[in-house]
Amino acid sequence: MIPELKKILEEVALLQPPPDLESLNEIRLKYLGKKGSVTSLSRGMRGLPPEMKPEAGKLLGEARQRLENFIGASEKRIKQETVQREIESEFFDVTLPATQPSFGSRHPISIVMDEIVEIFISLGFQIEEGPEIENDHYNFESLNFPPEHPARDMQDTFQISGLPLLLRTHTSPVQIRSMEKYRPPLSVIAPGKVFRCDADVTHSPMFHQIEGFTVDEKVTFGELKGTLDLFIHRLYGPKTKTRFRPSYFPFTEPSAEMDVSCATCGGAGCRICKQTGWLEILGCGMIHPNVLRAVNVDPDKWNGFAFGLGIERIAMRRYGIGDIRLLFENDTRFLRQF
Ligand code: FA5
Repeated sequence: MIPELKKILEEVALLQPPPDLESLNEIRLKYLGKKGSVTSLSRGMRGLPPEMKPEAGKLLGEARQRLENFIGASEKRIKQETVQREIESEFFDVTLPATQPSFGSRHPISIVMDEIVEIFISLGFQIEEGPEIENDHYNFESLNFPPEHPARDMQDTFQISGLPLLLRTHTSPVQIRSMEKYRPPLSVIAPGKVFRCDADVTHSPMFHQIEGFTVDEKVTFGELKGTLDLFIHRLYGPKTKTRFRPSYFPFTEPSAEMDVSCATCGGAGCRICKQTGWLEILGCGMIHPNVLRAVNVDPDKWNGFAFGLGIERIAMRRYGIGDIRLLFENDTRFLRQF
């Protein structure tokens, strides 16, 4: 054992500095690992005759000490060399332009929605909100849609399976909810999301409406037209043309739809206005007496007008957007333009 230890000491004295941590680890394992030569020899100490133990112990201690010194010094040197190499290889060009942080922008629907709300607030309307999940009573029945009436098919409804609930198809239920809360005279606008089973270039399954209504004594259809014309001229400028077409809604009588001249083609006809030169943006009318009765408001004393605007259509006309789906794809290249 003593000659073996002496041989190890000679080997250690001749060890070459290892180039990296991997080679250093190989040296560590060769001598000090579980199966390393120094480790095996120290296990063999127990079987040595007592007179040999002092010398063998001294040699063993020396071998271990030298190896630990060699390993410690090599490790320090290799780490320093690695850092030095990294410093020399990394190059920072301080003259390069910095990368621009990208900022988000407001969504065109939010921009238009806020603008419209502001116009109606300046006309004395108060804001109300209603739930997006409704029941048949608020979405249809109290708005004078009798059960099984074909008018229910006008708005293809998303029913919630297994529950007597639905996703509201319009913001008109907020008329009922507001009149249950406040007594007339009352002027309300109610912005929010609505849902219909409907999809093409001008129809989306989720879209935004703003409901507006006034209930007072002796309200006229002329006031409804005047309010909406004033609103459109503030929104699109005084030269914008509007037209009212007779229509049908169960909750208004008489009813109308209002179109505005198409801004994309200037009225000549294009894909957005389906070649008509006009874009339908809202439905409106005088509140049906049955709707007032449903909330215990006396229709012989009170009457009113109501309207429901489609926000996407208004934004499409404002920004010349040809396909409603662009508004919901969240492509930042598109959204950054607003
Ligand atoms: C209604 O929803 C009525 N509640 C409006 C109303 C309120 C009438 C008060 C009378 C009194 P209509 O289904 O026509 O009406 O929808 C109103 C507007 O929403 C339309 O003029 C259109 O601009 C928009 N709209 C309708 N369906 C969609 C859709 N799928 N995607 C985007 N916009 C739509």
